[in-house]
Amino acid sequence: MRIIRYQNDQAKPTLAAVSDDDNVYILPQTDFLALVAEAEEQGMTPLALVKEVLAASNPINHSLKDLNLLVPIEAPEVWASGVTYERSRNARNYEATGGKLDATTFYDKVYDAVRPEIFFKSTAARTVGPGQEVNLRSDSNWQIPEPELGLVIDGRGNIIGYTAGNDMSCRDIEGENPLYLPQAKMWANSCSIGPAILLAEAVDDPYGFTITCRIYRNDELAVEGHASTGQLKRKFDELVSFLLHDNKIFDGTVLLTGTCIVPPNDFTLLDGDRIEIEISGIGVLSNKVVLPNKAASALHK
Ligand code: DO4
Ligand code: MG
Repeated sequence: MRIIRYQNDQAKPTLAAVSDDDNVYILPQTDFLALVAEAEEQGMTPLALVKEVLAASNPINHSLKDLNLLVPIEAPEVWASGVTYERSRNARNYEATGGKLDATTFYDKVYDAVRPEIFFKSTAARTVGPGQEVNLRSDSNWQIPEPELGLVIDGRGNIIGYTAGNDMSCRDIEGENPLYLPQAKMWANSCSIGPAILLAEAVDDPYGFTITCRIYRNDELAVEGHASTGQLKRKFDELVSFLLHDNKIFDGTVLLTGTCIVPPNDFTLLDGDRIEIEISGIGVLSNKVVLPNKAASALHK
């Protein structure tokens, strides 16, 4: 069972459940956290509460693909894990050493260490949802999407849902100096999540998700990659426990779990590209790429 938000005909944000056969049912709660809180108050799971609503209502007439989807949760904070897949470790080594394929660096150390890499990625104001634009930085010439499974957690660290996320990244800025990581990762519209939250209870095996990334240029497929969360080096609970360590975490925080799909080394995103990130059972997160500050970009080259 997936939870979405969409803008109804009166432009009002509306919470809804999407059944496995893609029927859409309006939920009475204002947002995903209200649904989780109400289920807890009633001593039920969110899935049981949603099933009760579905049993007593009819699906709406619109089909899912015609809805104006919104970000499924206005996550107060988005955090991210890095170098959790071998593919990411190799890509980071490549950019940090100017292209030496067999180089070893501190990225190898973090891949093998007990403590994972966890970094602050975004706030609700910098995060976009399905169909919205993700931005390019004007001072980078090597930018890629990072398609990642996102864990939706509550303040105690319980995983309450799964979503898809894009950790937009600048390979040249991070490769120049690891201390530039926040600039390589954080700017306006550098993170997107959605299109839905898959309720955690509805997932038998979170290490069985398939992740696909497609990048379209001039409406033609330019890059495609596939991965599985089964390739993850770490466990999701392990990542969450490091995030919570001596920290204050808010209900509805999203923790991105790292990328296992990296476009070819000679690829960089361009203004007008479109990124699709598809995760099995969650859906397709589609975002157009925009370079807002074109004049500054021309100066940089
Ligand atoms: O060390 C940089 C971050 C890597 C990352 O974001 C990832 O592996 O997904
Ligand atoms: Mg990442």
